[in-house]
Amino acid sequence: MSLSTEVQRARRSMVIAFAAGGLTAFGMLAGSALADYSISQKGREFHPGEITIKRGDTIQIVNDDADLLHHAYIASPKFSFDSGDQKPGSVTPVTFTVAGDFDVLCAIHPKMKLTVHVK
Ligand SMILES: [Cu+2]
Repeated sequence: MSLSTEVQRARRSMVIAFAAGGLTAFGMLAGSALADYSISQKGREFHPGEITIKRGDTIQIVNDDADLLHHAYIASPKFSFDSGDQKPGSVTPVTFTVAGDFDVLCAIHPKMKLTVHVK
């Protein structure tokens, strides 16, 4: 095998490695781009506490409280949602497919409230 073949082979495997790395980065970007808005639950409060979005938009609810469970839900005749228990660090996406005003509440902390206006 000639030296130039060796070099070409090494180059080719580097290109493949770069391409794979690029795809992984793209996949992560695509994953985070699925949500149009991000809502924090830090300090047992939704931040922001009110948001206006378009129908079809996705918000992600992030439990960034270090050691608390949250449990977001919507109980509306038009649209319902239940996150189940949200562990610290978890991210829960919700896509609003229906126009209207919705209260997102927390089953664990009754004072937590997020109002979502869907146009
Ligand atoms: Cu909570």
